[in-house]
Amino acid sequence: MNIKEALRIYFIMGSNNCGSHEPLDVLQQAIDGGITMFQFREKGDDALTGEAKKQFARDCFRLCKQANVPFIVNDDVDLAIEIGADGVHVGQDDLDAGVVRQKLGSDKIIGVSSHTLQESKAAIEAGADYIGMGPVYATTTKLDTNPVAGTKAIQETRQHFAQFPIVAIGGLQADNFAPAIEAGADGISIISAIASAPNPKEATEKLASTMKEVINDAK
Ligand code: TZP
Ligand code: IFP
Ligand code: MG
Repeated sequence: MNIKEALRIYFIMGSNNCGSHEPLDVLQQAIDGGITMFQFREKGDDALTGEAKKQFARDCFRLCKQANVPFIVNDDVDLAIEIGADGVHVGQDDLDAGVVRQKLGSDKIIGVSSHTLQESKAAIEAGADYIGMGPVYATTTKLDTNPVAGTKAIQETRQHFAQFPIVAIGGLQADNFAPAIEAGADGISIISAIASAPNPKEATEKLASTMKEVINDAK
């Protein structure tokens, strides 16, 4: 798998991001609309725990596998190992990427959240396969985010690491993500613009078609 291509339209979801929609239906629609990677992020208010979380993770993984969409677990390394997920995403306050690498082995994907060039350097040295940078814009989906960062840290990281896989996150929508790609991100990571959309499949198709245009323009 090519990680930079997998980062193009990287959908993140938990059951509490889906409003009145059935979460597995939202995920299937996102897959049908063209997502290129998925992160299982079951946390926050009303999140599932224990066996219910595990079963929901397995159900999401099954839909992803059927469509060859890489399946990444947020934070929960033990769950990722137990179900055989393709990788894990960790934040700055979670397990260190080096520790995650020891637990997962060399053939799994490890993503790390970064907000600055310095955090990017540390994550890359610790063995991350990609970094998630943001929040580019304000978001209400995650309440404890770092301050809005715009695209400057993405640009700085890209200047130092010409080829390293970077995905932008935070408040991204079809009509505002172009600056993040122009700054050097390989793709966009999205929660609400898909999970809260009236029609998640159409929303994903719009993101994917806009991405093709933006990438062509950036060349
Ligand atoms: N980390 C930084 S911003 C964010 C996370 C998990 C939330 C992104 O959600 P949305 O709805 O795409 O702004
Ligand atoms: N970035 C990413 C990703 N995922 C997260 N959960 C996060 C920041 C807080 F897009 F995957 F890189
Ligand atoms: Mg985390």
